[in-house]
Amino acid sequence: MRVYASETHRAHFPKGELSGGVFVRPFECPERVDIIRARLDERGFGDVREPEEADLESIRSTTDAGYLAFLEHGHEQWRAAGNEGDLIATNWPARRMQQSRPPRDIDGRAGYYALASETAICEGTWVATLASAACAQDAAKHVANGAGASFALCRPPGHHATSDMYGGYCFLNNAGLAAETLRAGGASRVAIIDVDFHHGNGTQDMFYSRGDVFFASLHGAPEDAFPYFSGYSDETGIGTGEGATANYPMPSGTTWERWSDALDDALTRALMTGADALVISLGVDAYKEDPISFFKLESEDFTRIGERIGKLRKPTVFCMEGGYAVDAIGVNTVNVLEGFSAV
Ligand code: Q9C
Ligand code: ZN
Repeated sequence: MRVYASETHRAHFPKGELSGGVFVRPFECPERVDIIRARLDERGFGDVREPEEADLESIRSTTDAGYLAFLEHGHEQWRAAGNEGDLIATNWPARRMQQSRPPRDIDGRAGYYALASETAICEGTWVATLASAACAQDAAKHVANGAGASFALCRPPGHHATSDMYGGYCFLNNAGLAAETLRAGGASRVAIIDVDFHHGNGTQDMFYSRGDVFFASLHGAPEDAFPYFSGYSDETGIGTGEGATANYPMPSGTTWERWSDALDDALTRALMTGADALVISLGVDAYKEDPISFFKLESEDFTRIGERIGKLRKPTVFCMEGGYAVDAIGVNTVNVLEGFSAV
């Protein structure tokens, strides 16, 4: 299976993440990619490529222009305004305030486009974000051109990003871009299955009113888990997208038995929608040792995830999302790919 990975991810590494009332070293750190790459190497995934330049036209067609300008220039404006550290949002358009007028001042603008404050923007965030998107786009092109599967080792991740919001460590929605690339490459229907521990709110939002892209997410219940304000089971899509979104919120302590029932249901529904191709939002933070999540999957369960996806026999693009138990992230991620390939 071909892998797309970019060295440019290293440019994105803010100094801190606001967590528990203090700044900690970000959970979403560059070593995540190093450890996955080392494991890929160890297990014989030798076809690793640097992506071409991102397809900006495709990005522009699914992303708000003001938001893109903010991603590209926000950090320099923040510095020009006299700030020394990374760009961090601290103000929001809360209930009953104006939701549709991005302020001019960068401090206000950041809050307008942020969905959470844990995610800081540093000087290299934009180039790394583009390179991450390029991995997803090239992996999807490879599959559209006839490959059975491809793995986009995206960093930063993407599934929390909407067309006009960043947060949860995400800036552009890589899986959504992959789905769009597959559609443009001839797939009439695509199914996105999000196995990351967190709800894929950004991906859901992108396709909520569309019937051509089915979206299913397995995640920690919103009452108890980030992103808190989406991912309930009654979120099923709207208009022509009604029924093309499926959410599987699950409680703390969830193990393979319950989790795999949800996966089977999601995969069955993906097949029923007539998907020609799959995109897997591959987070491995459902792992029992993950420091910020509360499911209890074992490393062997990740092999089983890959096997069950492989049984669908569909062209498949894997896009890396979360996973913060850094010691195990390589084994768990590659287990999915190996399970998939073994079917
Ligand atoms: N105290 C992804 O897995 N909340 N994003 C962190 C730490 C944000 C996760 C709380 C979690 C975002 C792609
Ligand atoms: Zn996650």
